Amino acid sequence: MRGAFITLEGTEGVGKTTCLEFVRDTLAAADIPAVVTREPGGTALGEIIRDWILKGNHGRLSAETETLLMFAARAFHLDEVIRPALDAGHWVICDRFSDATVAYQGGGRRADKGWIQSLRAAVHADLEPDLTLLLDAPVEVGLNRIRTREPDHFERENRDFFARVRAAYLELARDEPHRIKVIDATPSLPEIESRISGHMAAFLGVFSR
Ligand code: Z5A
Repeated sequence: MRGAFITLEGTEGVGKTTCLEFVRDTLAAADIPAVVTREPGGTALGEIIRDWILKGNHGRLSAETETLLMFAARAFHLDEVIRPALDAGHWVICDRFSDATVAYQGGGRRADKGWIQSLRAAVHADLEPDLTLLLDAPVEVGLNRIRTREPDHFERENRDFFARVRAAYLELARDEPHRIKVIDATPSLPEIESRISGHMAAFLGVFSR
């Protein structure tokens, strides 16, 4: 049986990376080791693309080019890391995946969402996440949490950009409520972890049967 594919999503600073550790620990406590990876990234090529995009020294980078770079990194990541791990029965936890492209390049940058979904189908029609934890908070909450660090290519965007990203994520969640679980990311970390635990327990009950 193939392993489960879990993704974490959300706008800047909502706590994905922090909560990913908690998801990994929850699985480990259930005796389920997991491969942890991220996008863009997760492979040598993906990390080069990530570094190049996030540094932001690229002059004019169109929404379409940004989208294609995300999917190029993703296609390689799927071939090299995600599919082999799942096929070997391992679980995979990925910090962002294709929902991020719909939200950032489709919502934030206003690239055509139909085109993005067609790329999604071309690259991984056979595989979607089994569970997506979408950490959601008002834009100001996330931006406030990361205000002391040097902003990258995306973090230099304005509030309206992140409001469109958030709206696109919430639209995806409305369309796919069984896969995408929205978690209010504004309370304290223990409270958020308790909500994640609830979703994980329900998911483990269904996926492991
Ligand atoms: N991107 C894209 O455009 N298209 C795509 O297809 C993909 C990605 C895949 C890199 O992603 C960028 O790539 C991303 C979108 C774009 N945009 N940017 N920038 P990333 O995931 O590596 O980068 P990120 O979203 O900026 O990560 P982040 O800012 O580190 O956010 P986070 O992982 O959600 O937050 P965190 O690091 O866990 O927490 C941030 C801080 O808040 C930290 O100090 C925590 O201790 C604190 N924190 C966390 N939770 C709480 C609570 N509950 N209360 C108080 N403080 C908290």
